[in-house]
Amino acid sequence: MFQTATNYAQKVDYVMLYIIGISFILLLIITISMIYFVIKYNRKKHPIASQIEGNKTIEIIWIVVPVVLVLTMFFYSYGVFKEARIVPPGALNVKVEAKMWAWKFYYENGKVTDTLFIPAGKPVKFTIVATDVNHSFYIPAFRIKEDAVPGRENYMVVHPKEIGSFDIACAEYCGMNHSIMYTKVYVVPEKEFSEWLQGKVDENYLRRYVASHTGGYKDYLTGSYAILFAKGCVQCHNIDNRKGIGPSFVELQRGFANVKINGKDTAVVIDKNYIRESIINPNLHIVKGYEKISMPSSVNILKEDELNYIVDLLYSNFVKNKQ
Ligand code: HEC
Ligand SMILES: [Cu+2]
Repeated sequence: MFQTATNYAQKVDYVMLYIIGISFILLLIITISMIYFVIKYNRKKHPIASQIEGNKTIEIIWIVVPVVLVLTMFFYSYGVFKEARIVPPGALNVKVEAKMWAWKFYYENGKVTDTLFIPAGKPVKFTIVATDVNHSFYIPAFRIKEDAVPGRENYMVVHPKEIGSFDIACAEYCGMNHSIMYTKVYVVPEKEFSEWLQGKVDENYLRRYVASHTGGYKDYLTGSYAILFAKGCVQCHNIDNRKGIGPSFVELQRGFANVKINGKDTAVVIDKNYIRESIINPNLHIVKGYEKISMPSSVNILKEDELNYIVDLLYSNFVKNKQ
């Protein structure tokens, strides 16, 4: 129902459910007995009130029962809260800086970004600071919210488990543009994350990775598009309909390709053969509007059966899906 992108998000929801559940039952009991007493001890039926001196049993019950209930709420939620507070060894450190009206993220190796990138399956410790006024670092899908206060360092630990992009909001009114103080967190596999951290791929690669990949980490390794990731095709071709260095694979559904062959504009039918030629002999026909950057590595990196698989994959998933 709600996105739960950390390993304790679900537990936080259960705590909420527990507390709301108990509150709701108490609300029912109290409301029903109130109505019952209003009717039963109506002034018309009992014109003269009788005095009650007290009742030890009832007093003990209404002290002990709420105390026990509140204590179960406390210990139940404390058990979950601890997970966001105990920093496991080997956690990745990211400094979160809030200021009017933007976020900045500082990584251990000195990288700085406006959008947050973190690896899935690894604990991350956010050190949260503010440079001007009070803000609050809020990621609903992670179920974390922690104030960013000038002159003070707060922290929060998350264990992201799901590949995806999620909203980051400021949850503390901080002036004029508080309402647009949004950014995103991209959770990517550890491999992609460290490649990015080392400068081998750029932010857009991670964004594309997440955009074209919705099924979670497992799908990345086993899903049908995995090979396009493994062979690096997605560095230039998106699986959704955004343009990259090359045309998005979705564009294959146009059926015909306007290409230049030997410098002459020609329209050719997009069939398996066209796809195969585009991959193994990219300079044969250049798609109009794109550079003649060939895909130099394709021939070397694809074995014959991989090539066949990719041709079938692109043909059946994209070309036939004519809208
Ligand atoms: C370095 C960037 C780059 C990489 C990596 C790359 N391509 Fe391309 N690709 C392009 C460009 C640019 C074009 C368009 C120009 C052309 O036709 O040569 C293109 C064209 C294509 C086309 C024709 C698209 C159309 O809409 O007509 C196909 C199919 C294709 N590539 C498949 C692949 C596959 C499969 C891989 C991975 C094995 C791959 N590409 C890797 C840059 C790349
Ligand atoms: Cu703010």
